[in-house]
Amino acid sequence: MIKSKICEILGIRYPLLQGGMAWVADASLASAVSNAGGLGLISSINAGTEAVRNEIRKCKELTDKPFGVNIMLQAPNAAEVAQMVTEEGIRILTTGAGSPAQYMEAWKAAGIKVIPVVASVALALKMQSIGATAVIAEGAESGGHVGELHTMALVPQVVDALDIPVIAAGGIGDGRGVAAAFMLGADGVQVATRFLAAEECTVHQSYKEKIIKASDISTIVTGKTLGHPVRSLKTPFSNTFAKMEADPAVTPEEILAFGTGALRKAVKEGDPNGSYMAGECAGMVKRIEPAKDIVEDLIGGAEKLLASAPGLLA
Ligand code: TUI
Repeated sequence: MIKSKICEILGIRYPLLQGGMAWVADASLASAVSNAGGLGLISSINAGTEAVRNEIRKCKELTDKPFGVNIMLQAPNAAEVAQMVTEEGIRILTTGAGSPAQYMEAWKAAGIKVIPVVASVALALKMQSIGATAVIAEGAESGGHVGELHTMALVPQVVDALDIPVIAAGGIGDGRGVAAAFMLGADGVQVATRFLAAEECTVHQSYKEKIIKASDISTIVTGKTLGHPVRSLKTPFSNTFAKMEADPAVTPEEILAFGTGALRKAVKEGDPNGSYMAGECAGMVKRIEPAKDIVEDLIGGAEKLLASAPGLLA
């Protein structure tokens, strides 16, 4: 069985974290992943801080296993959520889209294990120096907000620079990706896109259908000109967004206004004009299935591959 330091540190069976997908990662998905032996995460980007508090309370009812909260640091309510999670007794946090430095002291004092998402060695080193428990090195194959480097090059460089455990993310959609992450030196993996097709994932049915229909070339990164690159499925929305970015007559304010609320519209309403954030491995997602089956396929697939690896040696 695959075991690593991260299992002991977080009190989980498998070294597998579920990505804290904005608007998506709620108590239903997080508890299903935690019950299956991974670490479920609840997103702080939802219908406000009190809604997130409710999801945390629901999740406590649905699982007795560890789960965490993801704090998107650029969210307008980030400071509020940062405080609320201490009130709710959350033990594990992941953070994204920035540096959580300003909150670390309070979180550490509350005994919270903090696992920031990093997209570079420099930020990874800074996170280690301010007391992160581990980092998630997230390559640009990921869905949503992305950095510059990709998983294959990012993970080993972060592993070499740090003494704390590194969790690999970005482009991991089946057991092959999980096994590869361990070969890159990671202590665990974070998977998100595959869980969009979990039965317990509450996204609109048409979001799930779009993920299942996706091919290898179905995603696009937009938002670079705004300093906030985002990977999502190619849709009329993302095509228009890309065209607006390429048109010098369109202002950044107009583009931002066009994008506002687009993720919520996709997740909650299945609106064809919404933003369907997804990673490059959307093309590998073939069916809707229980989160438990996804976890077992990811971990079981990796175990088989790792057990047969000596056969590669002459
Ligand atoms: O945060 C994510 N992925 C996300 S957040 C999100 S919410 C959203 N909603 C509407 C429009 C756009 C986004 C969707 N997906 N992943 C974690 C992540 N963090 N990826 C990359 C980074 C990152 C990048 C640069 C972290 C830190 C960083 O450093 C900047 C700094 O401040 O030093």
